[in-house]
Amino acid sequence: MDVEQHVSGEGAAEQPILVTRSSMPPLQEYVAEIAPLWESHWLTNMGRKHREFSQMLEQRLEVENVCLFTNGHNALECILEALEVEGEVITTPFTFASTTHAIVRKGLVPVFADIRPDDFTIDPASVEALITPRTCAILPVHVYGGLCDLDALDDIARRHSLKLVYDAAHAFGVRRAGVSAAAFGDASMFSFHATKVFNTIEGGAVCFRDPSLEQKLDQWKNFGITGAESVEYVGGNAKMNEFCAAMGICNLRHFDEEIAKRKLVSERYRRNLEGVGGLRLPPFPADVEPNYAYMPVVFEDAFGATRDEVYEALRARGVNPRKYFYPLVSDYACYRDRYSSAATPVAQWVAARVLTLPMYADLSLEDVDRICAIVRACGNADDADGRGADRR
Ligand code: T4K
Repeated sequence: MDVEQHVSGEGAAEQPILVTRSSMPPLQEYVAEIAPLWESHWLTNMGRKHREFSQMLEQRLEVENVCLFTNGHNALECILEALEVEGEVITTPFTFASTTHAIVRKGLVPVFADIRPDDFTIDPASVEALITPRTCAILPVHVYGGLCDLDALDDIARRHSLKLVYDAAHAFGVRRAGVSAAAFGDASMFSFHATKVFNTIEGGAVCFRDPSLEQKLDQWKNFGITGAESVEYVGGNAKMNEFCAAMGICNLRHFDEEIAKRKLVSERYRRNLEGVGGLRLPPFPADVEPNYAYMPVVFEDAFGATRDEVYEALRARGVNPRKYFYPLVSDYACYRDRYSSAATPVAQWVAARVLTLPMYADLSLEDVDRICAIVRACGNADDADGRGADRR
């Protein structure tokens, strides 16, 4: 049985609370959006919804070049191919499988840099130490929507003439000092998967700086077809269909509301958990507009219970957090023969201690309080700030 459908244990909720829940537009709004497809019978291959959504995204993300894809992973593979890089790509092991798999599937060699302990993003000093004549690119991840050290990475990439491609799967809508996360580096990949802060059911996009990449990206996602009787390139098939584009159009209309609701959930978590001894929450830098994509918590030894003990306690009460990102990618069966997670000790430390708590727009504040009460009850240092249970 799927563990997420099975709820048991004392205090279990009627319905399990999962790590996230897809936001959906009102049904009638989506139906109205897709109704014209019954007239046109044009369902995919860069139709009207695809064009409309692409333009909306350019405005929303404040960039000039956006290319839509079936999903974020295909988008990442495609931009790596379009940039025509060869050799080693410095990246992070603290991420979802997709980041590393995209590098390997494009015939490139991942080299794992360590991460920073506070915000879990790649450590620029570790990146710089790993650069060799074989290095062709840096592929950092804006983990949980928290932005990397953009200036340091940009500086390293320029000084060493390396391509800089961000995995911005988690960072839709994030801005720094008023500038969209999509505007940094040579390119950024966004995921619009159902579990993301903004979704098109499945989907993704690449935002890129060099306009000459547009043609290559468009061709790659459509078999390399360049005309009715010409195929010039060994491309794949990664075109976003009209139903997904329509979902994106609808969800984009509600995106500000989505962020406002998530902000309330995030604030409630922070009120409940900030100051609890041995428990660490990532920072929100003053110049960053966050998107509240995930709710990561790190359990240090001083907390008095391990991450896994907290995980089990929550699950016993019908709450299903996730251990994003444990294990480290370098510990996956398909990579561990070639890599050692001991080479990235901070990432190893964080992966063993981090838990992502449920986070979605419609999560009730009462449920947040209940989740936090379970978490706090696991530890032995709940009253480090003297506020105890009086945190509402
Ligand atoms: N780079 C990074 C850093 C990423 O995190 C990802 C994807 C990518 C690249 C690749 O982007 P995409 O190619 O996916 O566009 C999920 C997602 O499938 C994946 O997109 C995401 N990262 C990853 C972090 O999480 P799972 O295997 O944990 O998903 P799953 O099916 O267990 O779902 C998690 C929870 O979401 C469920 O408990 C309930 C909720 N859910 C799930 C689905 C499928 C919904 O509410 N609705 C749904 O339709 O990977």
